[in-house]
Amino acid sequence: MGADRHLSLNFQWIILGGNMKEFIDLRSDTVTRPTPAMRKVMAEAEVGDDVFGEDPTVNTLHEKVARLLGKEAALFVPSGTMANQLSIKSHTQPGDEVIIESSSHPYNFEGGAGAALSGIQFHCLKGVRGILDASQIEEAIRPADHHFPVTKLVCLENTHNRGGGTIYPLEKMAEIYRLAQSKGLLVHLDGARLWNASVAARTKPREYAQWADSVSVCLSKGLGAPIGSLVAGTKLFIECVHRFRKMFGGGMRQVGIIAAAGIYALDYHLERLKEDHQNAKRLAVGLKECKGVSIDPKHVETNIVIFDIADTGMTGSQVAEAMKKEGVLIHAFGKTQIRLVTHLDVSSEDIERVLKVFEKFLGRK
Ligand code: TLP
Repeated sequence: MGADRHLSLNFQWIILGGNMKEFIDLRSDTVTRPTPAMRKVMAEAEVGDDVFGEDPTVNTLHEKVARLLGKEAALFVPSGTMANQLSIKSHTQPGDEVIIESSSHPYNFEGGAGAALSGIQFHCLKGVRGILDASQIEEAIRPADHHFPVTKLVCLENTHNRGGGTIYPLEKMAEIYRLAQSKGLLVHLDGARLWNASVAARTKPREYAQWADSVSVCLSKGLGAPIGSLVAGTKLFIECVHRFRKMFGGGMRQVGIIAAAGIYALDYHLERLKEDHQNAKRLAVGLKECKGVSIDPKHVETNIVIFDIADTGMTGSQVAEAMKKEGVLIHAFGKTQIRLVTHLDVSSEDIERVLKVFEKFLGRK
């Protein structure tokens, strides 16, 4: 694994001003490249036509992920967005209302798909770093009156991306699920980074998944596979998702080539997520010492670091531009917020280098 990592392209070469420059890319954990060992299993994967259900590697991945999540069945889909949207489509009817946290991924970053593809409306609730309370949800459920939309589904996100990689506490998920069941609602979990939550909280993925009717998980984020997500749930639900996957154009053919990367990632890249979490924590602790940075390292629970730089007098994009000149890619959002995401292709030495660049640019407190 160590040697394998050394061989991998753990930095990006990007042409900048005519020069090849080595970048440390902290914009997202989606930027990882498949390692040589992963490419080898991809090249050697047994394949078949998955639209006929005949790709043995995809079928193995389905079984593996269903087992990990403690669900009856799972289905491979191209992206986390499609996994979430197929779940929403399968659980709802047009006009239904879906309760969701206001900074969640399905509501903000999926191109308005909930409205466009399922005809639902979102009912947004503000969480604490993305985490909702059962009591907030209870209040938001519409009364049974023909004036109101029908509340059908609750969507949760674990870890919560815009919340700063926050882990949904298991008891909170349990409480929300019990409430949903008592009110006849369904629960979908956007678990794009459920693996991170699981490793950081030493809680099995299925322990989280038991508190949701459907779960989407991604292989292409922290786990380092190039493509792919899965939806898991009951057999009946997955049959419905399968039909809509065809309708949405997500049926793929000899896709075992990609599924093999996912199987490899689950076998070899899961436990190492704790290195990403340590790196994120180190970043937060170092950044706290930089002038104008507002961050509480104890809020950094997994691989996402979000901080505010309003007191530097600069905007996030100005800081991002300056960091890029020093070979560090970061993601600015809002006017004064910055997100850094640690991953497989960023080492602890890279993190020290990034901190030096921030210190040089912003100065120490
Ligand atoms: N998130 C991406 C961007 O879209 C913002 C990122 O860089 O973090 N759920 C969650 C919680 C996500 O963070 C993402 C991707 C998705 C779903 C969508 O996954 P993809 O990109 O595979 O459609």
